Amino acid sequence: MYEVEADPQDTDATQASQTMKTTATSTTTAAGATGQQSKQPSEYMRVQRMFRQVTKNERTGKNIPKEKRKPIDYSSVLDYHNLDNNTPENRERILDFSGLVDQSTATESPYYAHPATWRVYGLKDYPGFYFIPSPFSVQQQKKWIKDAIELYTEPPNSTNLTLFHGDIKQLWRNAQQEFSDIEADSRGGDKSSDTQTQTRPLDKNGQELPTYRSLLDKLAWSSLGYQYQWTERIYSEDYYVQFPDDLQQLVTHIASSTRYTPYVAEAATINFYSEDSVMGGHLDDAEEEMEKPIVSISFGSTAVFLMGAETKDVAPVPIFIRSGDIVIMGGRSRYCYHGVAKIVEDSFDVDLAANDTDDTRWHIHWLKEKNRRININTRQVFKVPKQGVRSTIK
Ligand SMILES: O=C(O)CCC(=O)C(=O)O
Repeated sequence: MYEVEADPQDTDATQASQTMKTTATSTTTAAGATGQQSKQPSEYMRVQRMFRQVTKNERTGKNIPKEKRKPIDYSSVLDYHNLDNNTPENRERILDFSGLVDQSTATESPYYAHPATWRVYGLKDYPGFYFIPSPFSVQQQKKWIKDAIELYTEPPNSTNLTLFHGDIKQLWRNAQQEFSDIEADSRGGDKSSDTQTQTRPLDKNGQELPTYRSLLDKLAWSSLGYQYQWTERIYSEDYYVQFPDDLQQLVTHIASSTRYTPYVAEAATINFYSEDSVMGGHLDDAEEEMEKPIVSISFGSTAVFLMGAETKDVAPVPIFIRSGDIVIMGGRSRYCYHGVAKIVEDSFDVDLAANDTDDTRWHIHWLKEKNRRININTRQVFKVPKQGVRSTIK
């Protein structure tokens, strides 16, 4: 998983997700690393670059203000939400499989809208790939957002921060306390603790931990179930953390709606994107079971997802993924390159942002301030699911 082609043109240091993905399996183009003759970019990279926005002045290195950046042309992006608003080429690609949704097991659920309301689309030339426009109410989206930020980042689940600092308990709760302290401070009110002057807890290296909110800013991924070992590129049976029951129920239902039954989610990666993140084109091939799909659910800002082919010599199809949308990558697509070329500017979901007065107020605030996006993608790892038979933890 996560073999990415580094883009020599990408000099921005802000490509957090891509940097994160390359640390484990560093693959660089000749020009990128050594300054040798630049080679032709792949077709995949050519399309990825169409969504690259120059955010820094190349001469001065200074940030270009948002309103002065060259706008990106999104007209080639396939949009399952506005079927009539697609190029003729993309309109041809969109297949309607809504009749596929299994109504026999359809029941009310607190986790998603009634399946009678679901639409299921396919993509021409990609049998086994499905797209379900958000089947969640705003409240249901907020439930998954809260779980992703609060629960799925909690040890013993590992995150990219664990690699540097060791386990960080209650990352979200502590960061939220810092946010509200700062708010109270700016109003001249009382706060429960002084986050700036308080002695910092120590990390696994005996170093003081940075503030929780700055740690949160660096959060790029977390793992559920079998914890993926990024360096060895394997799922180790020795590192299993109980998979959340409600997420299991959700993805099992999604899988059965697209005729992938049985499906047992044994591992998940949660990706945290911010406005400048890019995820390079990669294959997910570390799972023993490749006949079961990756179920990928996203919340927050809109992404341009690239659905590529078995090689990077073929141009990928760019697709909008909005808050609540689900992508089921099975069949051919399970063996194809894919990634996220762009988080669309100022695209944070307006319904999520409205009335943020409940207990997810800070979660939404944190997501919206940097046009963030959360992606939860689940996998069945083993052909005969083990589901953590040895459910011991680090
Ligand atoms: O964020 C997404 O939509 C794609 C995530 C992905 O490709 C991955 O984690 O392998």
